[in-house]
Amino acid sequence: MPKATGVFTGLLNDIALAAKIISREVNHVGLSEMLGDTGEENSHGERVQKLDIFADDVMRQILHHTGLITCMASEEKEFFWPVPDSFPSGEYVVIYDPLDGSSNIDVNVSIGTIFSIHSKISSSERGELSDCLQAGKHQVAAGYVLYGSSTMFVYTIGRGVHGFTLDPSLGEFVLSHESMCFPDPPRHVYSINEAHYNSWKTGQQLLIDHLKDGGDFSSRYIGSLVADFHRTLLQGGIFMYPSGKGAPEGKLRLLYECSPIAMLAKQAGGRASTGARDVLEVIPDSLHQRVPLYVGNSELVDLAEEFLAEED
Ligand code: P6P
Repeated sequence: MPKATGVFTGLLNDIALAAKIISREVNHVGLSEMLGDTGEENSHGERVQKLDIFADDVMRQILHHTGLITCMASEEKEFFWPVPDSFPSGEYVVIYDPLDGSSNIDVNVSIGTIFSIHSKISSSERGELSDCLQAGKHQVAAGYVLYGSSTMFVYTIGRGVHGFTLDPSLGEFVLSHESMCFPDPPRHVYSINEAHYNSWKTGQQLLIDHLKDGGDFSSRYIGSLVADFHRTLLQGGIFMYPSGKGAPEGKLRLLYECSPIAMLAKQAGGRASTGARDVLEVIPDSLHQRVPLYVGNSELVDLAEEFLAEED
């Protein structure tokens, strides 16, 4: 049975503990005070859900005193933060989206936590912004937690992708999906929000027209990145969040959405592109930088790049 070896064991176990705590809250949100939003907006102008704050607090509080972390960054916080002086500083950087897709909470649609782990590269004791702004190819680990019909923990440390399912009767994640790979040949499924069709570049429109003309594609779109990616990983296909008018770099954030998803995709035998280049090669210039995302079976990501290149 594959398991995190050596240094990552403690860190991944801590993230798994945070996932269990968040899962418990997600699974009875309708019966608690956690439903709805806080009435505030985050730095991206998005309404903050109560559960966003809870999940963000849990991730920080579980991790920052472990002595494994030098600094952290979150979708919910405008700036990165070094581990407090009261705690020992460690060798790893954890960047995360505590609850991606949180607008789906109130309608009981699957949501997720996404995390990216880098090694510290700066010389300062408690981490610097440069420790966060590393290309995805330098990640040492990446993964997500899917709060769906069951809670799953899916991660890679560069030795394949492995999925664990939470057994509530044990309170433990149990290996259920060993060595996850995109099926080949893939199911012909494309996943995109077609409401934005008129805002896309011509090449993107022609790509979707082509997939429809083929007559053998289905369209599936949940509107929650972790759920849409998880389905794509298990069944095959391609997930796309392209750029468009009003969103020149797309909507999804590089550091805590696209880069970890891209590492998982590569480890599962597929790939992730911005439409022009491999996501893992993009060198971030800011914490909340956005990039377009095309991820799934390599042949379908290649096809997307061909259509987008024709236009250029
Ligand atoms: P749209 C959720 O808000 C999210 O960040 C991702 O989880 C999801 O893939 C995307 O936005 C959905 O965006 O524009 O289709 O609602």
